[in-house]
Amino acid sequence: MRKTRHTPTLPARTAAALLGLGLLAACGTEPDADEAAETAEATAAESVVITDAWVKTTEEDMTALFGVLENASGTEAHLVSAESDLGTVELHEVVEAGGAMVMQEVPDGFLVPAEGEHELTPGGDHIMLMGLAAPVVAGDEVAVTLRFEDGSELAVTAVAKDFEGGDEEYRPGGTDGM
Ligand SMILES: [Cu+2]
Repeated sequence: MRKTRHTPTLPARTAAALLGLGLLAACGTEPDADEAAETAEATAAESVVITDAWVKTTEEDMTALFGVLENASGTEAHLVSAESDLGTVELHEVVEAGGAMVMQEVPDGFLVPAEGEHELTPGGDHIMLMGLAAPVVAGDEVAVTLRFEDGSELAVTAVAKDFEGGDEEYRPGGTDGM
C-alpha cells in the first residue's frame, strides 16, 4: 500500500537512532532519517483537501465538480483518476479547438504543487461526471473519490448548486491514447 522506500513503521526517532548505528543502510539513499520518515508517512490523500467543492446542477446526464485542491505537504500531489457511484468520472481540461472551447480528458491527470493549489473552475479544469442516472438538483450531496498516483484515495462530498455557464462541448477521445 504505502511507499516501501523507507521504514514507515518505525517512529522517526527510532529510525534516526538506528541510522546512527548504520542499521538502515539498505532502506534508502536519503541520509536524513527525520525528513525521510515524514515524507514516507504522508500520502497525497492525507496532504490534499478540496475546498469550496460544488457540483453544477443539471437535468442532463452530465455535470462537473469544481473547487480548489490544496496541498499542505512539501511534495507535489498527482491526481490521476476519480470515481463515483453516480456515473463515470473523468478529469477534464478545456481547450480551444477550431475557435470553440471544448473539454476533453487530460492526458496525465492534475498536479497539485507542493504547498500550493490547483483550481477546478467552470471554463477550466474540472472533474467530469458523465452517464448520470438521475438529474442533479440544488442541495444534492455528490460523493466522489479522488485517487492519487501513490494509490491513496480522498473522499470528497460536493454540494450541488445552480450555475450558468461551463457548458463547453465535450470532445470524447480528444486526447492521445484514448
Ligand atoms: Cu468536462
